[in-house]
Parts: sequence; structure tokens; C-alpha cells
Amino acid sequence: MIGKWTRKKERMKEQKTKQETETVEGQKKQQKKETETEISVEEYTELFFSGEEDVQLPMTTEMFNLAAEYKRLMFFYEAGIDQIVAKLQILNKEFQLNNDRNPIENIQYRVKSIESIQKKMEKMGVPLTRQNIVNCLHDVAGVRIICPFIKDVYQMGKMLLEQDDITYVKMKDYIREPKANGYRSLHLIVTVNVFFSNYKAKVPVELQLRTIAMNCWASLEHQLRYKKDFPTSEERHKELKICADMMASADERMQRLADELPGF
Ligand code: 0O2
Repeated sequence: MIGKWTRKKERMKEQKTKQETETVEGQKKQQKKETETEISVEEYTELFFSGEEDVQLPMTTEMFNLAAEYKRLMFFYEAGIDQIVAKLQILNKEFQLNNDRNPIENIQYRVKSIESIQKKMEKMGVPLTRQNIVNCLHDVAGVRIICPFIKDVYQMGKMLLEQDDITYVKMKDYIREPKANGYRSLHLIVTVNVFFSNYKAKVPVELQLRTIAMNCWASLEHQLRYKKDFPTSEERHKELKICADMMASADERMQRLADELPGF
């Protein structure tokens, strides 16, 4: 009796597996058929720009000139970033050798995109000229330093400022005084000496130093804020602030744990 039931169960199982395999094969064939469909470039444009008015595209020479100008100017700022990053890597390695841990978890950097420069200058009400970019913007070169603990943030900032080819310009301590939305970070504007082939220049760089937890909040908040349909209600602002405060509380507790370890 048991044998009969077992055989019946096995037959049902085999049938089910066969049906499932057939379904998967069918889906695969359908997908293959769809990807094999050939479309012309006219059909492609019709599909992707349907309903959009045809527009005059910018002159290629103008675009090339702007790109070349931007590249030349950004080379100056990129050199500043390279110097700062090299300094941070040295400090991180030295600290690791002496203390068996890294005070820097991650270094991110960027030069401001031309769109972002344009937007900021528009907001400031100044025309987009080379001179205005250099005089009005301090954050064309940006380096973000992500540290494990709050004390690491301040120590890294201090170590950089003590180097005699770095000049302090401005500080905004959003850790001691967080922004209304809960944003926390230590912002330092500095200049760093860069030796080019024929001259030495002081390149301005914005440093954003923050903990892993602060960075986690800032990254998520940035993603939410840049979603066009993110409702900016009072309730949502409060929720974001609560999240930021929770991160800050975790940072403080982790710091206390670290402080209990001698020589940490
Ligand atoms: P991006 O794309 O990061 O470059 P300033 O003229 O520099 O004194 P500003 O620009 O308001 O005045 O400087 P602030 O307040 O020091 O902040 C500049 C940068 O800090 C921002 O750059 C962000 O990277 C970061 N930041 C400031 N506030 C917030 C915040 O509430 N949330 C998040 N996620 N980041 C923030 P940009 O220019 O916005 O853009």
C-alpha cells in the first residue's frame, strides 16, 4: 500500500517538474523572440523621442570649446585633490602601522560638474565666467573623508591642518551644530600647495569629514531629496531628523565603547 502511494506521489512530482520546465522553456523562447526583433534607427527614435519636438542641437565647436575650457580649469582643481588624497593615504597607513586600525574608512572625491557649477552660480546671481568660478566657489574640488569614529573625524582634520603646505580658509562644524534637518559633517575649506611645471599654486579644496553613520544618513537623504516626487511634508522632515539623531546617538555610543579600550 505504502509503495503504491509513494509511486503515485513520485509520478505527480515528475509531472509537476515537467510542466515547470516547459513553462520556463516557453518563457525563454518568448524572450528570445522579443530580443530578435529588429528595429530601424527611425523606429528607435520614434520609440524613444515620441511626441517630442525636434530641436536644434548645440554647435559642436561651441561644445568642444566649453569642454576644453572646463577640462583645463578642472585640471588645476584635480591636482589639489590628488595632493590631499595622497596626504590622507599616508596618514591612514601610518596610523594603521602604529595603532593596528584605520582611522579612514573611505575617501571619495570629485570636481564639481559643469551643470552643478552653473546651477550654483545662477543661485548666487553671478555670470558663469572662469574668473567667477575661481573667485566665488570654494567647493569645485571636493574630498569626502569617511571615518569610523567621531574622534577620528577631528583627528584627521587636525592632522591635515598641521601640515605647512595646507592653509586654513574656513570651517563649518555641522557635528557640533547640526543643520535643522539633522545633517552632520565637519566641513573644512583649505588651500593646498601644488607644484606645476613653471609655478606653485594654492588650490582651494573643500573637505567633508564625517563618520560612517553620518555618511549613511547623508547618502540616503540625498537620494530621497533628489527624487522629484519626494513629498516635502513636515512629517517627512521630522522623520528624517529622527533618523539623523538615531545615527548620532549610535555614533556617541560607539565612541564611548572605543574610549573604554586603552590605546584605541
Ligand atoms: P554637491 O553635489 O555635494 O557638490 P558655501 O558657499 O560653500 O559656504 P554651501 O554650498 O551651502 O555654502 O555649503 P555647505 O552648507 O557647507 O554645504 C555644501 C555641501 O555639503 C553640499 O554640496 C553637500 O555635499 C553637503 N550638504 C550640505 N547640507 C546637506 C544636507 O542637508 N544633506 C546632504 N545630503 N548633504 C548636504 P552641494 O553644493 O549641495 O552639492
